[in-house]
Amino acid sequence: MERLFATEKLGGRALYKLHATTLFVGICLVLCYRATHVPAAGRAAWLGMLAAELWFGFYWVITQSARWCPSRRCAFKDRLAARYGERLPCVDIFVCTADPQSEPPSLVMATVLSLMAYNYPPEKLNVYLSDDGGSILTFYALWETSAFAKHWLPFCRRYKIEPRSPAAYFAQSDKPSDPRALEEWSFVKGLYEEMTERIDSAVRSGKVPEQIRVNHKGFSEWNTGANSKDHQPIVQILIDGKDRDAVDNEGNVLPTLVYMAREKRPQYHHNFKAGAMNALIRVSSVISNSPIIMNVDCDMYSNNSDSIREALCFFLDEETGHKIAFVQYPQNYNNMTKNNIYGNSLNVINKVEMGGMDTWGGPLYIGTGCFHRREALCGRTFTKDYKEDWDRGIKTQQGIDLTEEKAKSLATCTYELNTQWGNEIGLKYGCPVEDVITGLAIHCRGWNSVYNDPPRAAFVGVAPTTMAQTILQHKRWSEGNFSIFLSKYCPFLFGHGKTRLPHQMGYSIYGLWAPNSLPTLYYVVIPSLGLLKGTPLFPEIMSPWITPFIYVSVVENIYSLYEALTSGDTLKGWWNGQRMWMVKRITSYLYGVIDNIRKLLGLSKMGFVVSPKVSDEDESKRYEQEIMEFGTSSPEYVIIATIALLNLVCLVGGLCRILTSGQNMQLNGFFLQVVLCGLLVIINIPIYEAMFLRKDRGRIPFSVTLASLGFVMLALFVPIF
Ligand SMILES: *[C@@H]1O[C@H](CO)[C@@H](O)[C@H](O)[C@H]1NC(C)=O
Ligand SMILES: CC(=O)N[C@H]1CO[C@H](CO)[C@@H](O)[C@@H]1O
Repeated sequence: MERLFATEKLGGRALYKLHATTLFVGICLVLCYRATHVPAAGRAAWLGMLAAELWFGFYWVITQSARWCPSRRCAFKDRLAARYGERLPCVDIFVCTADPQSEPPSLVMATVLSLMAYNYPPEKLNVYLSDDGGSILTFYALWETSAFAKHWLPFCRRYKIEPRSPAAYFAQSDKPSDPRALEEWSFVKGLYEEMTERIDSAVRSGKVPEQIRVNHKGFSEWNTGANSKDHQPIVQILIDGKDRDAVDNEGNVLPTLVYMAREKRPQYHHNFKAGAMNALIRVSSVISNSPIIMNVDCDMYSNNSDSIREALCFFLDEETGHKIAFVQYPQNYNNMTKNNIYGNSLNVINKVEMGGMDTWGGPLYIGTGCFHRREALCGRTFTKDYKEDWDRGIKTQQGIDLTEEKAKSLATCTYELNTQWGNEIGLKYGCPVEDVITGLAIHCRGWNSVYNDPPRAAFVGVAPTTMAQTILQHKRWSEGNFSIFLSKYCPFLFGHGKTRLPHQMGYSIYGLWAPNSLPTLYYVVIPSLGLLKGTPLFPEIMSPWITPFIYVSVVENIYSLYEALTSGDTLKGWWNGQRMWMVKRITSYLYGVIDNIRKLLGLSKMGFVVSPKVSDEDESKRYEQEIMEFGTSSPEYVIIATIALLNLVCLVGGLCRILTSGQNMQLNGFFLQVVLCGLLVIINIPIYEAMFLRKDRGRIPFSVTLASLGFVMLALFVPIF
């Protein structure tokens, strides 16, 4: 029988392996030199270099797992259509939102509409919105959406429009030329804009129009003064797809649409997004109970209405479909600037590393753009004889009120007490990257996952657009992944015997992001100080030992440039990425390490910060012009500014010392340190500009510059060597 999907191994592997082998030899030679040439003077600094290089070498080996033999998948929708027609399984779609201020409801609703408008039998589609803010504003927005959907869905179907998020569609599309089509286009656009305006003005005033409040039963849930931290469970089925009267304006069935705000009480821990997902799994089990669960972030709209069918090609494949627990799509962004100023494109992760992990058992679950097999998500262990019942799902309902009451009882604070929820069942609790640890557990129960990265992005979201947001996001990721590595879920221990070694290494690429901070910090400080103070830390220019140092750094950087260019970055984007690579390591990842140590010592508890998805006009303008945004004084910026200044001072001071000493010997001994320090100065040019030249509000505040000057002085006068 013809397969529903194909797996293709990437070419050029022999060349890659040759390249990697020579690099490995180079790294060994570097380490060998370090270990055998320890000088009498500056011994400690030298051993520190050895330690840093040992770490970099080790981490490089870890990253090879994702590059050794990557594969790519390709789904055949037409074969699926030929074999199954419309006899397809039911699908539940989960969207989580947390706060109407940082995640504007009108943005969330565009996402919800894009999901409701999937090219999929509507009676088999169920969309759930979890609102952890428990906000009447979000409920109101969803209520408006349920009405607008009656116009939007038939419009999408008739004109086969893409993408099906109205916000994205109307922003991108040109007016149709046909007058009849234009009339309808303008009508729907008008409806959409009016609705958005009503939602936005409700959010601005914080109030829902009284008229609507009194006329519709759902709003009465907020009559008791519910607030975001203290309220009863709320489940409202806004559109009941099994109800014959729930039709769009052409008489077609609509997908089911459900609003859920699980119960919140101050005395119960709510476990952040993982808690919301688990409540959704239970609530959906009494409303639709579909075998497939799709999960997407509230700011990621569907950019391809055929994605569900594509994902099903993997699950329904006769040969290997039964082994697949989830199908992960990459995280793509639509508001990237050309040169990727904050290094947020994730291109290399999306195009290289995830495909690399797919060979060994599957990509990580990254919390958005993912299709799950419900049974696997709910804790089932893979067995060969397990047969999925694709026809499962709730066909008839016992009345909407009864169903809502039953669903509410599953979304209470106490429901999970003394159960396996958050442990063996559903998403795991207690980790800031609940998605990754849950995916790991699924892999360890014997399942595979699949990475599908079609040429046209299936989901498109919003990337961080300021330095602060970027640092925060990476802090959460690095801290969370490192905490998994330090816990009993460490991929090497937990995965031992259950997944393959390269797969464990693949997980560790992210697990070990955070500890990269310390050797990086060492490498951007100590050789520069050594240059200033006259302590050589690399082989002389005439020594044969300099060859491996140059070979490793040049080849590794050329390769990373090649990877970036072939993944869709520009040359300047790569360069910006290198800067952000350093910045993230000395701030986000450092914080990730510190917070994990504090947690191990019992000094702090886990927190979860929702990254804001809005920024003011001034900031947006600078973002579009690719000017780095600082603005506030924060300790992270002091670190960044200190490192930049320190290297400038060391380069100038070091060069002066060498030139005035009049000995050729001097330059010979410090060649690599001059190069390293010089590169650090060049890459930090935008930081100097932000400190000394820029006048806009996004510059580095004077207080930060002053503090970093203080730290540089301190570093210069501490006798390190
Ligand atoms: C989204 O889909 C459109 C086609 O509708 C495509 O042109 C565009 O490139 C996609 N967006 C991304 C980010 O890939
Ligand atoms: C939230 C945000 O900043 N969105 C922006 C993403 O980028 C596009 C295009 O540059 C802007 O139009 C959005 O406002």
